[in-house]
Amino acid sequence: MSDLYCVFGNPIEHSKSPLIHNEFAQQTHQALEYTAKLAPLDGFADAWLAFVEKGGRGANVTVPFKGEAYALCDTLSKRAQRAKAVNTLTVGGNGLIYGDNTDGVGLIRDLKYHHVTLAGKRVLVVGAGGAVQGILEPLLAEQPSEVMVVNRTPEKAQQLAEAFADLGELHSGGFKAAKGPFDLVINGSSASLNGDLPPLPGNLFADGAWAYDMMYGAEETVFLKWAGTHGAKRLDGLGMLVEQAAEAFFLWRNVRPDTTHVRQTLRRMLNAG
Ligand code: SKM
Repeated sequence: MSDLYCVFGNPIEHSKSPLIHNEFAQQTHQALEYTAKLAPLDGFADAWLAFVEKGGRGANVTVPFKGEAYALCDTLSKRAQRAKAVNTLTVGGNGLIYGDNTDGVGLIRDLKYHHVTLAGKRVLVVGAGGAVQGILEPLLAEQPSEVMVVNRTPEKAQQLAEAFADLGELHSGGFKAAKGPFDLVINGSSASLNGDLPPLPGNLFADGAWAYDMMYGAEETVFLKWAGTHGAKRLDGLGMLVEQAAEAFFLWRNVRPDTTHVRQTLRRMLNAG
């Protein structure tokens, strides 16, 4: 019998995780089945327990349940503790629940895949919500010269900057406090979801700078379109999605899948609509 895995979210129909993990399984000859599960907004913990009772071995967790997933774990990785958010749950041999967060590693691996280096670079992070919480530790580990976090509510950015201040040169402020030039600007705000652009100053980008949107879609996001008009090179979050999945797959199966083919398949599917 195949081992059971799934992704929980609400909504969840859009999720590409089943496609990604089932391709990883085929490629690495692992007998597993990975599905998408819609959990009720007030019923994530029950949905997870029911899944474990049916033999579920692990799950990814997406919006809006990463905080609840964090709360139900028996043990946590260091990066999940820092992020206070869990996107990968594993049932241990002893029945204990282990929580990890693979989003930040996914981002860093995607940047490396595209030969974007961070050491000694100035990085601007836009947004201070759950998505950003998960990326700050791995980002700072790459030793950029500075990371600045800006947010509509500057106090939220400041709280984050304080929580991670021991890990590197970290500053915070409101959108207008972002003073370029930056070598990399990462959009982790949910503004793109509604087609809104965070009100950022126009002169943010250094020569040859990159703009990275943690979102992805069939069409380029408003943030990336805007970055393009300011001469930045652009990446969306599809590669990050694939890489965070590869890290979760490794945690569960102890095998590292090759991500190139699934990246290409997903991009083709997105472009085809
Ligand atoms: O962190 C990931 C999660 O593991 C899976 C996912 C999805 O299926 O759309 C998105 C991200 O939140």
